[in-house]
Amino acid sequence: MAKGDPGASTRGRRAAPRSRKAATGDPELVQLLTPSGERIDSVTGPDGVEYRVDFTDEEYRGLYRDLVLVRKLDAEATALQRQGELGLWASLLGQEAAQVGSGRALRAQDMAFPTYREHGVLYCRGIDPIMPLGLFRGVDQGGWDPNEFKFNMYTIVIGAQTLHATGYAMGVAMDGKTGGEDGEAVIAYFGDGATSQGDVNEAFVWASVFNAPLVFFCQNNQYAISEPLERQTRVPLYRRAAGFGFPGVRVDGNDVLATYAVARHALDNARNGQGPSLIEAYTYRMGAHTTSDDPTRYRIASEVEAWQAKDPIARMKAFLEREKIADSDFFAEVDEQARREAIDLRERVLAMPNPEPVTMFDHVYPNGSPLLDEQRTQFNRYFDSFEGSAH
Ligand SMILES: Cc1ncc(C[n+]2csc(CCOP(=O)(O)OP(=O)(O)O)c2C)c(N)n1
Ligand SMILES: [Mg+2]
Repeated sequence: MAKGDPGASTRGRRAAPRSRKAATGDPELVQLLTPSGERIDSVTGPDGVEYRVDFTDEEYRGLYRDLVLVRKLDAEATALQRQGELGLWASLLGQEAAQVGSGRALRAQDMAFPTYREHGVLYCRGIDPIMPLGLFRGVDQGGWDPNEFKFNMYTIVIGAQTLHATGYAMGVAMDGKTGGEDGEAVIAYFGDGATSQGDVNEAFVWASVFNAPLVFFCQNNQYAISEPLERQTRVPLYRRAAGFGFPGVRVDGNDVLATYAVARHALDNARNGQGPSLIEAYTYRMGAHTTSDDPTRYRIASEVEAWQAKDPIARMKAFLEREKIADSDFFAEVDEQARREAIDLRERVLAMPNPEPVTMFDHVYPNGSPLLDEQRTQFNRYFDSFEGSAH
């Protein structure tokens, strides 16, 4: 998407589409774009807030481009893993709208704390998409600077990053960086399974009582590896927020417009000093949990097909076509860009140098430590013992 402040622009706006209520028939779900690509002008969420977006045509096209690019790069990463070039890959397939919508809703000064699946948010933060591939290839620890890009390192320990985000957000508030339009907000990503972790519930408590400027963004993709949602909760996840004392809302996570609107509202509330909130982005993991997983062992094909009909990219394309915001030349050009970027990604992955094994000690602490120095010496001795052998 073009740089700037999407959604807040007044340039070249389209006539507002018809207003609708509860198009999904689900009063709990905020939706602004139906699966068939029909726009809903505004919708009132379960939190009583009226949500809407007001993008220019260029911005709509930009969102579509983001969705297609992140899907293509993700597919390329999956293929690279299948060909033995990555050790593992956690695909975002199906979750592109949840990630692009929330990623584009972030303002430059906002800080994000991801899990291991937020390649779409990473892309929106302006980080080279090659970065997580180095991590999953095992040649680096994730090479981006969290402070420069305002996007923390990937976190594999389920839910841990919600505590990191809470502490960071409390620090933002203590530094006096909230309370106005240019205030800072923090967003923490996690999954439906993570909501059962102690860490996440502790983060909810701390963020609430310290009024931290934090958005808890749960991508409910219906599974925690093989465990379905009904093994995590008996109530809709967003409603848990009430018990912790902050607002919660469920958004159609396959709708990039609604996700943007809901995330932007929650982030702006946080930056304005109104404390935390929980967003449950209701979506579906279309692929495997990771490339080590076989989802056919625990879910049926008809369920996947039902979600296929709610695809986030297909509905955006249908909308752009219906409203004549984009033509076939545009779609072909986006596909061509995605193809080129995927090839570039592949070539750069194959060219990644293998690090010397001993470099794994280099970035544990900024200035090293005596214990680490000892381990490095031991490791070198062990490694040298193979010299001349076939290993
Ligand atoms: C503390 C901890 N426990 C268990 C695991 C193993 N594990 C990796 S992913 C995962 C499921 C996470 O599910 P969810 O939070 O829904 O996120 P998703 O992968 O669906 O995006 C588990 C249990 C882990 N990484 N960390
Ligand atoms: Mg999940």
